[in-house]
Amino acid sequence: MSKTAHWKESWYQHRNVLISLLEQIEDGHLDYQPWEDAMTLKDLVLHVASSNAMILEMVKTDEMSNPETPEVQSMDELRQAVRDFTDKTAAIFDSITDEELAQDNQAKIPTMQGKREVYVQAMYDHELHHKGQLFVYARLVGATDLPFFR
Ligand code: NI
Repeated sequence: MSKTAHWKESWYQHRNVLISLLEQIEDGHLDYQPWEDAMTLKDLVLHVASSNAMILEMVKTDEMSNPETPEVQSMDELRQAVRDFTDKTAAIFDSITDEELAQDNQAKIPTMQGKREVYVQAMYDHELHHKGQLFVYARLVGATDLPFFR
């Protein structure tokens, strides 16, 4: 298995957990925030789903952009948005070669400097970072039947 395929598989496991977690959250909590100024549940989900596609694109571009996110009015729409971003992210993975991962990147952020593979590590870490937060959000809005972490 190529390195890229291995990363994709491993990321997919976590993304599928996120999708399962969202199945456990009922409508009525899209704007939930555990404290004032916190990201709302909806914004946190859209943030992780959209920015991971964006971070992965940095393997090709080195550019960090502000990803566009759709308006969602229900949990079903939120789940659909996550599925769409998941497909988009998977397609980007399929376009990345192991040769690209081994090249030096041009990252401006010091902690992202190194090989292009660092971007993949960063998107993976970002997924886990926010997925953990969403487990807490899910409990706080009443979900009790949570999936395994991986
Ligand atoms: Ni983030």
